[in-house]
Amino acid sequence: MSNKEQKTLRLILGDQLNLNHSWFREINPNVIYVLMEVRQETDYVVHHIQKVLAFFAAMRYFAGQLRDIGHTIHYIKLNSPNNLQSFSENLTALIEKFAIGRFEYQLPDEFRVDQQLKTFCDALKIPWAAVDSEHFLTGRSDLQHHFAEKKQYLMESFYRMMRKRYNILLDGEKPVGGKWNFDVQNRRKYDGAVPVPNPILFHNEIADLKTLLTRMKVNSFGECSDSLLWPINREQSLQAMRFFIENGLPHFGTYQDAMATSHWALFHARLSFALNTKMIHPMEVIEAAIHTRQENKSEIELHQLEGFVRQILGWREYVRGIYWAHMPGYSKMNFFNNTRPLPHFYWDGDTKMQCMKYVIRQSVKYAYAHHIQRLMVTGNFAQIAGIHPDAVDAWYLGIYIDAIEWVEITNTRGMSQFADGGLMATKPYNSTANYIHKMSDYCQDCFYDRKKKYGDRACPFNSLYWAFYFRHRDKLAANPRIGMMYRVMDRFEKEEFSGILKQAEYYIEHIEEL
Ligand code: FAD
Ligand code: DLZ
Ligand code: SF4
Repeated sequence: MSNKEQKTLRLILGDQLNLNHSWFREINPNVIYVLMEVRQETDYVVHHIQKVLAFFAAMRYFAGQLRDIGHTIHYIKLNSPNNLQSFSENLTALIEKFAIGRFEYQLPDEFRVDQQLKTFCDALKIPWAAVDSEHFLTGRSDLQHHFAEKKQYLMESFYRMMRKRYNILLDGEKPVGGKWNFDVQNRRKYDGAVPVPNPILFHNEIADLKTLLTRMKVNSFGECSDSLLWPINREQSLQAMRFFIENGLPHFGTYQDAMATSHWALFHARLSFALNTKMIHPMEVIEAAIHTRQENKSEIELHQLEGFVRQILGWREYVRGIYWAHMPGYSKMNFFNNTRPLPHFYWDGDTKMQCMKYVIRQSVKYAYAHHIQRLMVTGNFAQIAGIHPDAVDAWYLGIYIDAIEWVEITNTRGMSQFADGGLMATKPYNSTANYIHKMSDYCQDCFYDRKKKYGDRACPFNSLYWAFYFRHRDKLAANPRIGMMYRVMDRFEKEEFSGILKQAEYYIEHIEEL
């Protein structure tokens, strides 16, 4: 066969739905694009049903769009007769079937898949290439170079570098408004003063896909109607982005740490699925937000905008850099040597702790919780209760619509569990009921008493918090950001402190009944 006739096979993964990728600029009948629904991806963790449906629906839509433009698409459905249910095995079969002369893929975001495709390519007898996914604002190793030999990777330093690199919210060399960070203005409880927009919900028909998952016995959990509310294509993603900029952004910063029983999404963007599947680009979101403020300065204050830009330009790229700098070792880190299994109520919210019940039930219903709910409620509890980080990771990786390992594991194991010993966070993120009460209305109708540390109906967060610091004194006391807390601990009356420790012990023994 001459070179001219040789066909190229290009793999598109489920989180590589980037219509603007340079691959798609030219239509070439000798290039076959393949997307595949495979058991290796539905089964590597137990996913929320909405997550599997959203990925499949978005992949199918994307394949249809490429086909309409004129590209040659080979789509393998989960129940296709020739589906071998693994990326490598399906690729091997396709290379043979279509007499492929060259194979190409976009660099995956997950270490697991990256290794798999490298191994696959090493054994290939035809030429191959791995190309950039053209989505992120940093290369895989940029963060590692930025921090060089440093022991701790401070997000703030990385974020300032990114602001300068992309000339975002700068006035010459200086930050617009004179400050890099407006966090102090961004910590309000939601008091009902500003109306919260009704979240934009899409109505994507997924009844057939649901039937497919049932027929194929894909193990999943969570609720789902026949209509999926998450965006499954670029148009819907852009619609969601515009909706957020108009309705959420004006109050985003102020209430970004707030939690409220009346509003599951508050002023958050709910753009993480659209971003992580690459249906929209992080820079187009940042630019759209900045542009809207420029046009309408009075409505969107600088601190609202900066708070949002920081999430995407800062946090998102930062956690990805940590991931590539520290995988695969990161997935084994367990600084506190935790061993306990995850309590059953993480799967159904069947607990008397109102905050946990609310956040978990919301997650089961929508496959979504916003950042502070993930960090300071479910993550907080897991950390102070000493749950094994593997179990915590598996839960976060399964339950959220946006959960892909590069962004899930860094946030979970690093930020929320401190299992990396402080590489990301300068101190463990945890709290007593005080913080939860300060930032939410969860404690109001709770079975437990937020003010009590021990005794009848004492809030479990209080005793578990102090028992956590007591247990890990050798690991934490030298941390300058925690030292103060140990001085407070040492001022407790002996009897009171022993009551707290006994309470914590009791709660741990009866964790499933909390
Ligand atoms: P908004 O609050 O509106 O923020 C806007 C965007 O900023 C998000 O869409 C997201 O792309 C980005 N962003 C914000 N915070 C972070 C962060 N800490 N890390 C990376 N990007 C961020 N995010 C995921 O995308 N996937 C995950 O699996 C995931 N797991 C998490 C687990 C834990 C324990 C914690 C504490 C956080 C996790 N996050 C994860 C980060 C964050 O909670 C979500 O990105 C956010 O809640 C998504 O909702 P949103 O689009 O409404 O975000
Ligand atoms: C999350 C997910 C699921 C559930 N299923 C598939 C799939 O069947 N095929 C696929 O290509 N991608 C899927 N994904 C997303 C992948 O897990 C993701 O693309 C890889 O982990 C690389 O980050
Ligand atoms: Fe949560 Fe404790 Fe408040 Fe109840 S009292 S909602 S358990 S923090």
